[in-house]
Amino acid sequence: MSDVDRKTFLLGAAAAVTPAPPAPGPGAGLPPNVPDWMKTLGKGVDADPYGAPSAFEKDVVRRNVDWLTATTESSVSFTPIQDLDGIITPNGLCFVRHHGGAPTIDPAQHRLMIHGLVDRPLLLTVEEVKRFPSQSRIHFMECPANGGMEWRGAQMQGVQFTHGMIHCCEWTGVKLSVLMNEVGVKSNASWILAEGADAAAMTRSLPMAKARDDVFVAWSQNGERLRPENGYPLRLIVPGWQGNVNVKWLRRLKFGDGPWETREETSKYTELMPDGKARQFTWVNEAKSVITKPCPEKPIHGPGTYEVSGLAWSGRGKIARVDVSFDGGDNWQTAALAPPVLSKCLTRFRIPWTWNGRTAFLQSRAIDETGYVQPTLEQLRAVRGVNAIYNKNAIQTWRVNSDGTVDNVQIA
Ligand SMILES: Nc1nc2c(c(=O)[nH]1)N[C@H]1C(S)=C(S)[C@@H](COP(=O)(O)O)O[C@H]1N2
Ligand SMILES: [Mo]
Repeated sequence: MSDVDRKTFLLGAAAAVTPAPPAPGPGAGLPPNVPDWMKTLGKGVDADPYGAPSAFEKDVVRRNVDWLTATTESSVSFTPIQDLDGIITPNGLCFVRHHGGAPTIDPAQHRLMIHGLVDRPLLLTVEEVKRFPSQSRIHFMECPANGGMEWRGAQMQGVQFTHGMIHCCEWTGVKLSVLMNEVGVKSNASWILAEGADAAAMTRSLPMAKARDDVFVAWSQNGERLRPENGYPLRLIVPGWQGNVNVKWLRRLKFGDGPWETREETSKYTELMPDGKARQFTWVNEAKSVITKPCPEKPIHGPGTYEVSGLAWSGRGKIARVDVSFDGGDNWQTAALAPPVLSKCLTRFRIPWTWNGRTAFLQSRAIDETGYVQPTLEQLRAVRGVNAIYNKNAIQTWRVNSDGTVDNVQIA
């Protein structure tokens, strides 16, 4: 725009709206006036070699919960899903879960060993792993402990803490089936052990059928190399299966003829059932959803029409439908699913809602392509009891109070 044009535009605009407030003072730079940042040059292109969010977004960060954090090296941080749109989690906001802290790994010093029941054991450098044919897939990853603090009642005041142990990234890597062909897996091999190069040397057993199907070894996350805290330089991606089996800092894959019964599949990541027995190897994240707008962190302001929006996912495939209730589950309406709707991926749903200013109970219910329906808390407790920690995928209720604030509540 030339100076003459700008002047004409500004004068024209000024004529059309109320006269400008006298400068300086609040609103002095609002249209049709000129804000200060238009009066000087901005930062140069070399100011931020690696960009960061606006300083005004400084509260959009991962957060921990004090009472869950005995030591930060063996704990979890939560994704601020209340502040995110669409389905992709930016790398710096992905929740992180460590059993022994995030190691600092020099990729030149890292190797992936593939051995056990194979014809040709391999010791690969990271560069060698990256030479194989690659694929990119968008998948959610959820720690099965997500929501595990609320089996007996609501206690976390915020969707970041009730549902934030989840992220969704585009991962790039090589399919395990490609690596399996390379090493020549013996016919009696039926399980794989994956080991991480962290201080916890975290290990998990995986059945071969899943490994052949869609498991891959990733080196990229949303286009750039994996973040150190998410597994740099290599991690296993096990689509739709609980976060724990997605071994970070992957250093070893061993083929065997049975599960290894490691710590993370015996003393942890098993589920105590009401009869006192424990369920093992549950693996799949079953269909789940949550409204992220509004939520305790995002109250609403006065009666009127709002967009209600949230996330749905299933470890069994695509989301087929999401229903939303504004009256605690008595009546349901089907929300719009925003494309892309991908398998084992977060799906964004949206539905308009006209609020009359009275107390309302908002819920969402996901149905996946297998026909599985997200259970109510009552239905889930009837099967699983309240001793469990993992895989709490029940319908979430937000109470919108008459002042527009939102509380985490449970409807019996
Ligand atoms: N080597 C290793 N892999 C690991 C872990 C770990 O502590 N060490 N944590 C697991 C758990 S419990 C989860 S939920 C996911 C979390 O992945 P993220 O930190 O990228 O969110 O990584 C899994 N992979
Ligand atoms: Mo986890």
